[in-house]
Amino acid sequence: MRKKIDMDIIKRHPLNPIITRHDVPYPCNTVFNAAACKYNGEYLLLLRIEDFEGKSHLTLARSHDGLDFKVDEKPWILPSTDPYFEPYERRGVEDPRITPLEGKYYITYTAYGPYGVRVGIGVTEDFKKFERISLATDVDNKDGVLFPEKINGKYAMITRPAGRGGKMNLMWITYSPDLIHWGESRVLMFFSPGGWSTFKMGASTPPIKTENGWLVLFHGVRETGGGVIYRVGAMLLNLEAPHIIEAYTPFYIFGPSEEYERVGDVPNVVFPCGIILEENNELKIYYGAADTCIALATANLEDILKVCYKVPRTLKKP
Ligand code: BMA
Repeated sequence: MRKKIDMDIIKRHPLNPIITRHDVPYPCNTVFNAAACKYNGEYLLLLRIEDFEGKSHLTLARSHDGLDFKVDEKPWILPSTDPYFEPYERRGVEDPRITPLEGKYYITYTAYGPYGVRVGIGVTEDFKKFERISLATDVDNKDGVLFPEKINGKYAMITRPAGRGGKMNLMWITYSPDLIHWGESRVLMFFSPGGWSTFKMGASTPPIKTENGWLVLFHGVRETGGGVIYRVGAMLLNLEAPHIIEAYTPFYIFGPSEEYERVGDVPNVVFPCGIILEENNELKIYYGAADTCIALATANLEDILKVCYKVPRTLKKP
């Protein structure tokens, strides 16, 4: 049998896709790009669900084993009607990430409106009440992932500003005393030398603390004659100074190959937003496939750390 093209570090669950629109109790176009966490002994996914107008909202799904999820009857986070947030979320709330921090659960999401995209931040303590805190970025800056601890007394977040009128894609890191006012920003990663992520790039999963640094999965996009391909790499950021990349994969470690990743509303997309580290060092990675359904993959933490060091760091800041 031929060897699979994919690197074998991240393994797909054989029952993939684990959630499709047929699992949603109300009619919708697609369900994809879900945030994940454990809460009260349960696995929670916060699903991005797109309606028939092309507008997204966020709905919770619950599971006892991280595989078999029951989707809530009703949406949880809809585009805001509050006059401050409303103009910037009018076209939807997308791509959530959950970061447990100081005993609460912070949710970052893409606020999508007629003026462009911004990073929205809100908080919950019980997954019932959701309170918006801020729109943390100005325009055309999304993929916000919040660190699960303050760093040097400040909240830290990775975002992806469009750069040079949308012509340059890179990740930045930014800090805040209160999750409202952000600054001291600097470039984190410029596109990787390999070419697989030269079109777009952004943080995918909220940072996980390891002895070697903050582990962050990121997505890289290649533009081809046949459209775009969304794939995944990994990076390790210095624990005290996370703008310093200690190690990273200049190659992708996970990319679309299965039919449910290749075929859908947006073909050739794997887009993780959720990650859970289990006690046995297994990482559960929840990803949107082809902007149409949700899939699960697992990896061993040590394997991911090892692969980050496979090629010595060559990254230069622009
Ligand atoms: C990105 C985001 C993701 C989506 C991806 C592929 O820009 O909008 O939500 O999965 O494009 O369409």
